[in-house]
Amino acid sequence: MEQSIKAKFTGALIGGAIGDAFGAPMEGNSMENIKSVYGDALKMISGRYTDDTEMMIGVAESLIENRGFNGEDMAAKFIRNYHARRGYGPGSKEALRRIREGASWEEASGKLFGGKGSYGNGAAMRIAPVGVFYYDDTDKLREIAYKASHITHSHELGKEGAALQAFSIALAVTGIEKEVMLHELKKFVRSELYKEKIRKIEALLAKESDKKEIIFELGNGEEAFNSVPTAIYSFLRFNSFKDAVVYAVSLGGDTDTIGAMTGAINGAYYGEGGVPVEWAEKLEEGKKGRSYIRWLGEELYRIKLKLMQESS
Ligand code: AR6
Ligand code: MG
Repeated sequence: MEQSIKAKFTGALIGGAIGDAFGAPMEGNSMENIKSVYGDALKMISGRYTDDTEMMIGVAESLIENRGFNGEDMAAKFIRNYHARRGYGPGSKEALRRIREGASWEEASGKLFGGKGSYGNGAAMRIAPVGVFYYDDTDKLREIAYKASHITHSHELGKEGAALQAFSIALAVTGIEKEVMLHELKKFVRSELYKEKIRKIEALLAKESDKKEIIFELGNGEEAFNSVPTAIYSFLRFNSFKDAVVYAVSLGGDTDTIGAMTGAINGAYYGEGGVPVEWAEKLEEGKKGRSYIRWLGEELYRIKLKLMQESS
């Protein structure tokens, strides 16, 4: 595994955190609102990340400590890192509350939304560490993405969205050509809803599409199926981290999460070197700030390398 892969691991994590912080101040605004208030040249206003990154940190910490997946521990990491002011989704908040009060990580999420479970994007927004750590093993990646999602999101569409986001990150780590990527994504997805979304991404990329059309066809909401495809589209359409993230956030809606997911795929593709320095410097520092997030990426890489050496 070459050295450049390490920059892709750290790029995915730092890139996700930056996309999250970049989009956070605009969360819940419409595309029109963002344009009239901030104009076209969006800037990083605050470096403060949200629940997306706080949970992504928990995923990384748990994978590192256990050299792989451990559901009970990952749930404990979510609970330990939890700060209500980071803005958690109601479903995730409730699942974590149940676990804190004694429910097992396997059962807590199943009771949400009338027993259907959540299909929110809260599992996909935090999945970057799974995407990089299992980038070379698609079956394992799917299995772990599903399990890591299940802690808070038991609905199939929530899990599939997280797996699709993780797989996009994995493909980005391998440096696959963008045209080939769509083909691989098509083969990967299982549910008809996501298959249809991938077909739409392809059709929208093939022509001049305006923002309204992207929002209508792909979505900008809190549901995994209305945001993961939008992040993938934003990545595929542009040739730089900056352009992709600015575009994704300019669509409005769930801007922090669509920003986080777009940032993670782009960071995995271009590596940490592709992340604008002025944005990276603005990302919050402190106990679990940018230096710590970079270190988590480095640790994931170090352990991955070791596991690969041990198994060869
Ligand atoms: N039926 C109806 N609506 C649903 C269902 C369902 N089965 N599942 C989800 N929703 P949630 P998250 C809707 O609460 O995914 C934060 O700001 C419902 O409106 O599980 O962890 C994050 O930063 C629900 O409230 O939260 C993300 O941006 C919403 O989807 C965002 O919230 C989100 O599902 C999602 O976080
Ligand atoms: Mg958030």
